[in-house]
Order: sequence, then structure tokens, then C-alpha cells
Amino acid sequence: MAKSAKQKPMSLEDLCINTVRTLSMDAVQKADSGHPGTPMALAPLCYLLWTKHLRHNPTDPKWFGRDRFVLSCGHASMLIYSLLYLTGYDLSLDELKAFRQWGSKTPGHPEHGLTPGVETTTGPLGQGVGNAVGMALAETHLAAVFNKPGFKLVDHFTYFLCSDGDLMEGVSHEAASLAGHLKLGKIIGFYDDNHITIEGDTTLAYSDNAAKRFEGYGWHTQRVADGNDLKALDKAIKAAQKVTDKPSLIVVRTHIGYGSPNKHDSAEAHGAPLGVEEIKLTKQNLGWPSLESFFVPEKALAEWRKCKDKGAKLQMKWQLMWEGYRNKFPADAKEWERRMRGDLPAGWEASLPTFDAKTGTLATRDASHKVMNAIGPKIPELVGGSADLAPSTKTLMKELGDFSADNRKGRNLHFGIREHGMGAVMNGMALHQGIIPFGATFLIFNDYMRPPIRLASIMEQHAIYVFTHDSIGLGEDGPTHQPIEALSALRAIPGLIMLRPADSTETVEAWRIALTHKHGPVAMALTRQKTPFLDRTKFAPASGCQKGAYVLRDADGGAPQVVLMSTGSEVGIIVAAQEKLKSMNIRARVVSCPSLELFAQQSKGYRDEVLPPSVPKRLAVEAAHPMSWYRWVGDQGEVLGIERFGASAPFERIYKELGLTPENVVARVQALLAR
Ligand SMILES: Cc1ncc(C[n+]2csc(CCOP(=O)(O)OP(=O)(O)O)c2C)c(N)n1
Repeated sequence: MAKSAKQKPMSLEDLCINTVRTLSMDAVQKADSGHPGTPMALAPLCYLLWTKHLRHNPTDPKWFGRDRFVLSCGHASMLIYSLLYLTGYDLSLDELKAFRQWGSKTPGHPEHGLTPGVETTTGPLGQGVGNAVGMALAETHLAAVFNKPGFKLVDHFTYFLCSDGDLMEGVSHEAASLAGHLKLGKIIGFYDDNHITIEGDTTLAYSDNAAKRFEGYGWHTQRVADGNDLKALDKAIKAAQKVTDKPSLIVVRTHIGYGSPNKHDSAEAHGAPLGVEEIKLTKQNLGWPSLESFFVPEKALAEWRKCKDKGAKLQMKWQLMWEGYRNKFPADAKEWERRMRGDLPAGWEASLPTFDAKTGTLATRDASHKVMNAIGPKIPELVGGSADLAPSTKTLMKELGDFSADNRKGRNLHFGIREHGMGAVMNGMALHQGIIPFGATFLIFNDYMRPPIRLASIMEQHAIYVFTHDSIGLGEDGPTHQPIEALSALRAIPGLIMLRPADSTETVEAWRIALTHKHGPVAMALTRQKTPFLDRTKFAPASGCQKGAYVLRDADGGAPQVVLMSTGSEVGIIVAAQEKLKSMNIRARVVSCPSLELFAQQSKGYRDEVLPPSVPKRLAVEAAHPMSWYRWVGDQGEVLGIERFGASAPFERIYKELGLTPENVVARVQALLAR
């Protein structure tokens, strides 16, 4: 540590760098919580990156041509807030003073959509690395689709900053491995190698050679021995920018809490205020001109704010290029604008297939396959794939090519067996704009990617999850593969729309919803086994799916005595039960509920129409944990679900053993009515 810094007159560079350090210390102290040490360590790197390399325009944080910057170690949020304020984004010093307070734009961890300039929400460690890979993947694909000789409409770097925790988490390994394989050469990552985590020195739990590991993944790696050495950092960044056939990782040795006489290099500097006295000592040690909190030297601010002019010029240059593009390639330009707006192509719905009794008796995964292959060619922004299960999830878009290092235009991604990475990469793709990502796996493995699903929902990103093999109906693979709690657990994520279509026609509707629901993620649960085709001349139209639940077939001959409700493959069971009940003169209404979330959003009037308060005897039937149904069946209703793990056997036998049969539904209804 440069303890002698106070003896030397402070250079403008140091003044700028130390402004980040002091703002971070002061904000954490004022909030009485937060993470000061890492911003203090990374201030030089970020000064260099943000003022000399990052192509960004603080006045227009959404300028498409900008480089992307991801702070994967989101706990170091005061770093990015300082940078945003100093370079001139719409984030005032008062917001920094309100760090971590109710209603501020400076929450504990950076939140996309709340703070201008924050590209992605980070905090759960490792996710940001995956997001960066997704952004770079999207960049590469869009560049291949839209760029023309002399017109690089899409051409930016994706920088990320990660910490020990980011690299210990498995999700970053998955994403880095995929990025290396795909040769995503415009990613430049910095690993903050500070040897400190919360519990103490990294030697407690970590002895990886991160650079070698990334080399093994196919990355270009470099080391910078001193995080304060701007020349060495600059050289490394320039070298990384030149390597375009491999992603780059720069391992930077830094010292957490740099400048603090007593907390430098200690875990204490990680996640707690330094303390008033220590801040004073640190400011003195750094040779800081004032002991006043949140003091920003004018000279430093003016220097940082040069980013505004520089950014405006960069954007103007890009804009000129864009105008040339628009003149020369009007059709491509129009298509580009459409994709940037997030509008679907005109008339896309005409390509949606229709099914009849002959073509429609399908597993919903097979119906989904038909839908995807019909709409895929019409919706070029639909890009995605599976975690090595495409033959089972049926998500391959046959004519549209595989995305690879050699074919950047390919629309099918092969995520490999990396569900967690898949989810994080999808978030990056969605955040980048211009792409609607989809990812597929078995429903049971949603658990492997729950963190990014949750983040997609927090960020309201349009990502589509295709989850097949959605119940005990998958049969022989047994309890390890049969989801029980998955539907309720996914339904518990605020904002996520969960869809479980009952037949091929509802599957078409599910895709219609998935593509048009732009603000937030959508998940589909699809069957492995066939579902009966519901002949819409006899049943209500599947457009009812738009409202989440609808009366599929009402009771004949008077008001219903009981309402049967269900989703997916169990709708066929309640339809069969309805017929049996009819022969017993019991009037049952059948309600199909493909999305409980969409149903919850309807007016009370509509909900009461479907589930009349005058019919309190209700039975919900789903081959899953009953938890998400109690609200809908009410006090006098019941749920026929599953509260144990499944079993390995042909699926018909499992359904029978667990009581998911029309006969058992009839028995439960009789008992319900007798009560
Ligand atoms: C997935 C996840 N697990 C745990 C945490 C809690 N957490 C926050 S920071 C941190 C580790 C801190 O070490 P490091 O990543 O080296 O950050 P630094 O100390 O350098 O700031 C942990 C465990 C988290 N944010 N995300």
C-alpha cells in the first residue's frame, strides 16, 4: 500500500481514483451498511476503464452502440454508483447520500431498470458473468445478421468485473466454459484477485488457479500484478481487445480496503462501514484534501465528466453510420428498428398451426415443437435452445441452423448440460435487446436454474422457459425426474407467468402468450405423454387461455353443483370424470386453468364467473403438490394432488396408484357433496 501517498502532491488521476474510494467509504458509513473495501480496491481499474476504454454515453444510457459493463460482484454497488454519478449519468450526489434507503436509486445491490446505466441486476454471485456471456452472444449473433460491409451496426465489447465469490460459484464456470467453446472474443472480464472473502483469506476455501482454469476453457488470460498500475492495466486491456477469437480474462491482484491503514487487506473491509475514525485515517493516508463527507473535488469531477462529451461524440458517430445504413439498406434498417422496439413481425400469428382430432392428439411437448417450427422462421428474434435435451424437449427449430463459432447466424443454441448457465446467459441475451431467448430442459431441472429465473422476473425480462416432462406422467425415469413441488415453487416467483396447457390447441395459445407477454419471463410446463385432443366444437375455445382459466365445458341441465379445475395432462381426467358424474346426475363444471397467475390478474367479475361464489364445492386436480391451489378451491373445496415423491413405472400405473384417475375424482366429488 502506498502509505507515502500523502507526501506526494496528488495527481489528477489519483484525485479521480480517490474520489471513488472516498464516496464509497462515505456512503457505506452513512447507510451504516454496505461494502466499501472492493470499490476502494477497484477504483483505479474502473477509472481507467470508464474514462479511457468503455464506449458509453452517460446522457443516453440506452444508446445501442455502447459497450456493456457488468458488475458481477454486485455487493460492490457503491463502485458503480460512484462511476455513474461521476461520469454524469442521471444519478445525483444526493442519491449516493441515500445509498440503501427506501425509494433511492442506489439500492444495496445494483438493479437494472431502477438506476440509469445499470445493465443488469447483480448480487447473487456468479450471475453477472453469465449475463455478460449472454450479452456477448447476442452481440455476435446480431452482428452476423445485421452488419454490412462498412456498416458495423452491432460492434461492442462486453466488460465484466468479478470477484472471488463470482468465480467460486458454479454458474460462472458454466457460462465461461460455454463462452470459451463459442469463442466469444469480445468479452473482457476482470477478476478482482484480492484474496479476501467474508470469512477471511481465500486460502480457507479456494486454491484454484483461476487463470489456468479459464485457459482450460479456451480463454485468453493475462495477469496484472498491481491493481494500482494503470499502465499495466491499460496494456492488458488493449491486448485483450485485440484478441477477438477468444474471450479474455484479466486477473488483477488488488487489495481490499486499499488506503485504509488498519483495514486494508482484511475481511473487515468487505462488508461493513470502516468507521468514522478509520475513514478519517484513510483520507489522511490517501492525502485527501478534505475530511468532509461526500467531498468531490471540482477538478476530479470535471475530469470524470469529460465522459459526457466523449460519449456524445461516440454516439453521434454511430448515429451517422446508422443513418447511412438506413439509406443504403432500408429493409434491414426497418427490421432492425422493429427488433429494437420489441414488436413482433406483422402477421406472425398467421403462421401458428391449428390442430384437429387427427393431428392434435399429441404430447404437449410435440405440439410445442410444431408451433416452434411454424413460427421460428417468421420470428427471427426467437433464439435459444436446450441444455442437451432438445430431442426430448422438442425445441430444435429444424431449418434454422446451429449457433456456433463458425455460424453466428444460427438460431439454435446448444447450451450443453449447464442449466444454471443457460438461465444466466438467457438473461444477458434478453437484456441486450433484439432477441427473445428461450431455454429448455426437463421441468425437474428448473431447480438448477432457479436463481436466474428469479432474476429475470425481478428485471422483467422477456425470457421463455420450455420445461417438458412435467409430472409423474414422464413415467419410468422415476422420482428423481418427476417434479412434485416444481409447479407450486415456480408459481411462487412473483411476476413469472407459468403456463401448463392441456392439449395441442392450448399449447398454441401458450406460445401466443409467451411471445406477447414482453415484460417478464414465461415458463411452460409440457408433457412427455400424449394428452387427449379437446375438440373445440364441443369445448370452449382455447382463447380462454389468455385469461388464465376458463370454463372448458359447463354442466348440462342447470347450475353446477361442483367445479372441477385442473391444468395440463389432468384436464383430460376431469373431463372424463365430468361425463361419469353426468351419468350419475351430478352436475360438474370443468375449468381449464393453464395459468393461475394470469387468472389472478383478471377482474373479480370474471373470476366469479368462472368460479362462482355460489358453488363453493370445488375440486382441483393436478399431478403436483397442492400448495398453489388452496386459494382457488376455497374453504369448502379440496385438492387432489401429490404430497409424496413419484415412482418408476409406466405412467398409467403411477397415476392409478396415486389416485389421479377419473374414478377417484368421482369418489372425491361424491364425498365433497355429501359433506
Ligand atoms: C450466490 C451468493 N452467495 C452468497 C452471497 C453473499 N456474499 C456476498 S459477497 C460474498 C463473498 C465476498 O467475497 P468476494 O467475492 O471475494 O468479494 P470481495 O470480498 O472481494 O468484495 C458473499 C459470500 C451472495 N451475494 N451470492
